[in-house]
Formats: sequence, C-alpha cells, structure tokens
Amino acid sequence: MRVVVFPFDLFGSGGTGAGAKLLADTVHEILDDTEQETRPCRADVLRGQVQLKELAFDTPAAVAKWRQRGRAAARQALDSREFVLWLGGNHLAVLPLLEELGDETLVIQFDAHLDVYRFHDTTAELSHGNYLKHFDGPRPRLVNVGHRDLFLTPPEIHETFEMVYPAWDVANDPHRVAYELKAEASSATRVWIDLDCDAFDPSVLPAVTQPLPFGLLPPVFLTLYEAIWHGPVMGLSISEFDPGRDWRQTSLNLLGWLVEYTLLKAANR
Ligand SMILES: [Mn+2]
Repeated sequence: MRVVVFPFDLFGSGGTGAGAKLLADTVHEILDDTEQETRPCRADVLRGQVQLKELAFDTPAAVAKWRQRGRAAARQALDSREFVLWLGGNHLAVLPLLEELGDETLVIQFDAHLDVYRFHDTTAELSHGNYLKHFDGPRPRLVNVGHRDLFLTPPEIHETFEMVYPAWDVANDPHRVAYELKAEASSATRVWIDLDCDAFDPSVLPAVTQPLPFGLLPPVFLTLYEAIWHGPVMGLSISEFDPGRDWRQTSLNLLGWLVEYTLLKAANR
C-alpha cells in the first residue's frame, strides 16, 4: 500500500497542511505499534506492506512546482497498482491526483460543498472552492455524496457532476443511496473515494474551515462507505482537516479510526 502525504494548503483553508501531517503521524503510529506487538493482531497484515512518501512545501521552489510534484507523486503511487491513501492539506491538494486518474475512474466524493463555485464574490483564479473547473486533462467521473449546497442550480451542478446525493436525500433514505452507490461502484472500471472532512457533521468532526450543518454522521457514512467498497476501490483521499480547530481531538479520533479501518480493509481484499 502507498500512503502519500501532500500537505499543500495555499489558496484556501490555511492550516490544513498540519492536518495531513498529523494523519501521517497516525499512520506511523499504527505501523510502529504493530511492529512492537508480540501477540497476533489484525494489523499483522500491514507489516512491511505500507510505504509512505511525504512531500514538503517548505521552499519557494517546492511551492511553485506543487502541481507537477503532486502529479508525479500520484502517478508513481498509482503505477504501483497498490491501494493508495492520499493525505492532502486543503481540497485543492487532491487536484493533481484527480488529474492523474483519467476519465475512466469513478470518483465518489464526500463533500459538504460542490467545488465549482463562481459567484460574484468568489475568485475566478484556481482555489479550493472551484478547482473542479480547473482540470488539466480529462476529468474523472464525479459523484458527490452529502453536499448541503443551497446556491447552485441543477444545470450548473450537472456540468461537472454525473450524480449528486445531497445530505437531505441521504437523510431521507440512506439505504436507497447505499444501494445506488453500490450499483454504480460495482459497474465502474475503477473507483476512487475522496473525502473532504466537512462532509461530516461539524458535531462529530469540528476541525474544518468551512463547516456546514446537517452533515453526515459516522454510522450513515459507514453504510455508504461499505456500499462503495463493493466496487474496485483503488484509493482514498482525505483533505480539509484543520487540527487547530479540533476540539478534544474529536476529529483526529474519527479520522484516525477511518484511516486504520481503511488500511486493514484494503490489505484484506
Ligand atoms: Mn468542502
């Protein structure tokens, strides 16, 4: 398995780079604990199986080449054909990866927002709120789950998204949504899961810069997540975790568990 740590957090949600690094620490901790464990444990399957690549943005040159570096790191990880966990800073940190996935990949994106905003007060320049409009090359197939957007019109949404399952649809009938996601994932060539942390309700994951109420709760998320895993899931990206806004490590606990659960799940396929 490949873990890529890409703590880029410019042009929105400054501070989320620290979130990517903190989740990388969690992965190190999981691996170190497993290494020291003398009794049989589920994490034995991870021994010697997880490679971490940690990129830094601590020089002007490293920042200037962020997109090329991201694409190179994504290509290298994807070429391994192993499961990839991409730990991004802000949501923009996932763009180079999405650009490498190609148009055959179904990206199921958990996000409170539909990142295609171009209103009078939003920037036309590339940002974490509009990057889905700035693809370099073919865009993967995009499906949103859990958005609470109240601005965009359906025609605008469907310019970019093949399908959206807003939070109110999920709340109304999570099992129908799970059923449909299972069917879509199962029939896809490849599936990538993209989690923007603000998809979760702020009460269970407060550490985000753009919180919106009425988000997903963990049991419902798990129902949908499990459904997607019926398909050929090639990786998971996590972004927009801002630990400076966390409260008693609530968010870190949730994400740490999800990371460990996912690594075990991928290793046991
Ligand atoms: Mn978002």
